[in-house]
Amino acid sequence: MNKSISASKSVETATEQLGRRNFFKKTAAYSVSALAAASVIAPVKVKAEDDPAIMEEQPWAVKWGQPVTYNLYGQPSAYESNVTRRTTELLSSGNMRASIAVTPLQDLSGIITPNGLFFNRHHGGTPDIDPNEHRLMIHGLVEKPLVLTMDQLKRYPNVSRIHFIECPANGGPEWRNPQFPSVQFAKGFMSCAEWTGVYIKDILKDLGLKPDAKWMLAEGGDSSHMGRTVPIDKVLDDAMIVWGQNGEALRPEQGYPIRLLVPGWEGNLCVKWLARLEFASEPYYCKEETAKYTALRKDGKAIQHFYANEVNSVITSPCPEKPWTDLKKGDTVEIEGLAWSGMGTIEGVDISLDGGKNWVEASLKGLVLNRAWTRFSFIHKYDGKPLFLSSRARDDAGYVQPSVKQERDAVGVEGVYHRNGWCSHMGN
Ligand SMILES: Nc1nc2c(c(=O)[nH]1)N[C@H]1C(S)=C(S)[C@@H](COP(=O)(O)O)O[C@H]1N2
Ligand SMILES: [Mo]
Repeated sequence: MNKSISASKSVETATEQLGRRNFFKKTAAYSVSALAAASVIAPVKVKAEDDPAIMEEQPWAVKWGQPVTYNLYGQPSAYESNVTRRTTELLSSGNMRASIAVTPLQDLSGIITPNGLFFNRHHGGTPDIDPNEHRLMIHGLVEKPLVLTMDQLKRYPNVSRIHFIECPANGGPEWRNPQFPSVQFAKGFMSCAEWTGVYIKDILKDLGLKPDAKWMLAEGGDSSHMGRTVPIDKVLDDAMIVWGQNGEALRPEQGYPIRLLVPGWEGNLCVKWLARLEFASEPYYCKEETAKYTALRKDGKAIQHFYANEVNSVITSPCPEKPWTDLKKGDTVEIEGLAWSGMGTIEGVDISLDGGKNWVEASLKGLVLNRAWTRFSFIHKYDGKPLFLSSRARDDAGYVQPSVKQERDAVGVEGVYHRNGWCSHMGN
């Protein structure tokens, strides 16, 4: 390691550097905890003189860095290379073209999922679509059916909205028991982004919806041609066709050049690579799909089909990927997580430290938005006892997360979809 100050450095920088060294010499055994007595930083004793990271020039500080022409489309630091989507054959029967890669919730901050980490679920692989050759056909029960190029579509005045997309199978593998020592696999079938596009109700002002139109079929232009029907009330409320994802074009995995966004409802309705919208008086009927998306109750009767993802929450710190291994009695720690509801806005989140016996109110931090992830936080002074953490969210539609036990009693354990019960990290 080259520890000398390089010749290219200005005199000022060299002087500052000396001043910094002297400061640390004077304060000798400097302790972070002493400076941050009232904060939540776990105490770390640092003797500055013995720490080369403080006292010596690092190799990156004594030579030129990369020019602006390097990496013209930016990438995360190489030191973050383990922060990726992940998948397992257990979720796909081995066919990675009809599979899912899940979001690393444990590595995210705030409520926005970076585009490269947005979960990715498809049934026929990610197509490589030339936007100049892609068309959107809108027809059926409209006065003026039409076909739009991408340029024509983007002439509609656009809106940007922050919403999560959640596969209704999120958490589904754990109906019976915990399966994954991983928050990424247990709850990462979802992500949240800022989407830009146009409300379908605004396009319909031009096209003229006929009064007997009760359903909208959306069909994808990928090899799976995935089709889903959406009730007209939801279409006219907040359904969008989007082309922007966190400030740039949709990623190919998210449906480039356009996808349907049905805020808060089952992710499968958000048809990617959107090619066709057809308005009809009857729902597009496919027996197999209807059966697939209907959960059975204990008595064997089917639960009626439902669309919205119910109020839910997950603790992301601590988590199996990032456990608190060096926690000591008296340490102050921040318990953090995400809450969301497909029916409205998160009103509050309770935390239990003892597996659901007692509850305390967490605080909501940052933006609290309709049908978006909401980050919650609870500052805890650790008392040395084992922590059995649970979170329980409630929304402004009046729903409170049930316990896993309540949910199992109502639905049984054979479900796959819409699992939103809370449990402690011990899985009960
Ligand atoms: N055309 C098309 N759209 C699709 C799918 C698909 O396979 N093809 N998968 C759906 C499913 S099941 C989900 S959960 C969401 C996932 O969106 P994402 O991959 O952007 O996370 O897309 C939906 N839209
Ligand atoms: Mo899904």
